[in-house]
Amino acid sequence: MKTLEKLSSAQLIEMEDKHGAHNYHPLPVVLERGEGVYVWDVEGKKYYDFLSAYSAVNQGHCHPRIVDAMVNQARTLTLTSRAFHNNVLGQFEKYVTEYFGFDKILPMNTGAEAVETAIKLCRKWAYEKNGIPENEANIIVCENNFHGRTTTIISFSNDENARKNFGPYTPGFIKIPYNDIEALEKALAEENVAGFMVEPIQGEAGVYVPDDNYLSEAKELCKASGVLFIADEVQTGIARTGKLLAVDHEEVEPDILILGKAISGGVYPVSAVLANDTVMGVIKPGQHGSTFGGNPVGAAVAMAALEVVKDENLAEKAEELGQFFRDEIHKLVAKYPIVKLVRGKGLLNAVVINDSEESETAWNICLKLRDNGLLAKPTHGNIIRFAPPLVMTKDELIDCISIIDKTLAEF
Ligand code: IF1
Repeated sequence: MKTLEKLSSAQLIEMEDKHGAHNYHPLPVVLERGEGVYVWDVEGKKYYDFLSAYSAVNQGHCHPRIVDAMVNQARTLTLTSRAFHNNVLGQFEKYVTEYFGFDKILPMNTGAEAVETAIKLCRKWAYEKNGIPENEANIIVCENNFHGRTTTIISFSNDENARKNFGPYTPGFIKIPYNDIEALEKALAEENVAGFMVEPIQGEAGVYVPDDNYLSEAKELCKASGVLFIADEVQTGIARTGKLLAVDHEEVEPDILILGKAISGGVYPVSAVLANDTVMGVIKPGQHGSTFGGNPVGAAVAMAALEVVKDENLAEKAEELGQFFRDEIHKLVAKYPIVKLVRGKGLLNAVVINDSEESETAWNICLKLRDNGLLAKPTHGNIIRFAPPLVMTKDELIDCISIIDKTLAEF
């Protein structure tokens, strides 16, 4: 393999700028190694990772069991396509459906692909099982949603940055305010509603945790209206919020469950849609798929990643450490006027900075956090998301909180 040159951060940033599309604005830090809750930049400086690749690395960077699963499978059989069977897919499908309690799984690769799969599944079920006239299905979604970047998904986004000049847009979506049961009730009365797709906590919007019972009441309303309840747990799933799934806090069973990111521990792209036979049965051979969907390497990685979640009690850890984190950050809210509030569930938290969305303050705080050895990045404007890997120890978390404290003191 072409050996990597030993280049400086500046050289590498310049190389990306010259040769790569400018579709991101990363924090100026160039990482070259990760282990557990730590990452190192090319100059050898060590950081706590407080973003976890947007909750894909819940199990910590380069978890040995997950990497071993990948390497072993990669040396044996990487990809057969679905034109043939292989010895891993069925065992993966059995393991994951029993793990989450559904009849069937449809494996894909990225979160957006799984969301697209859920949309297609919901529509097809509505036409073939629920009497909605073909091409008339509506799916209810929430304002300020984030479900991915494909053309259909951004069609129902209200983030101008994510959708402007990518039209024409896909029809068939009804937008309602998040965390508003009356708005959902009203929308369910509209005609040809097939499903309601929702993030149990709105991540990108700024870690908005809905009122208690919002999800359970929404599920009940959908059930009463014969509408599918679709939970997008790409970011909130896999123990991140203190339960295996965020919907577990209210014991809600989605009709369609969407998983991604940490289902593979951030080692390999794996996503999936889970549903029971009454819904998944509408997909017949040749009607949906993907070259890499359910491939042996992804399947082996995902099984190891899910085992780690159970064996290392990551949901319980996220619950306990998350509560401790919010309690400690609450003290900083009282201490520093620059911080307005902290909110979240488990180890998916965010701090709202006391400045306008347009201000650079949150960004500048993240630059200082970087200098002090902790990596985080603002989401919308003045909100900083704090989401460390769930394998963090309490002592490491205490160290991170003192870095946040020290940094805020400089503002
Ligand atoms: C970016 C954050 C954004 C997601 C939910 C589906 C997907 C995501 C709830 C699509 C992806 C990622 C995408 C990444 C930044 C990150 C993110 F909220 F997690 F921070 F953008 F909102 N459903 N979220 O959060 O999954 O196709 O990316 O595998 O696009 O910048 P994907």
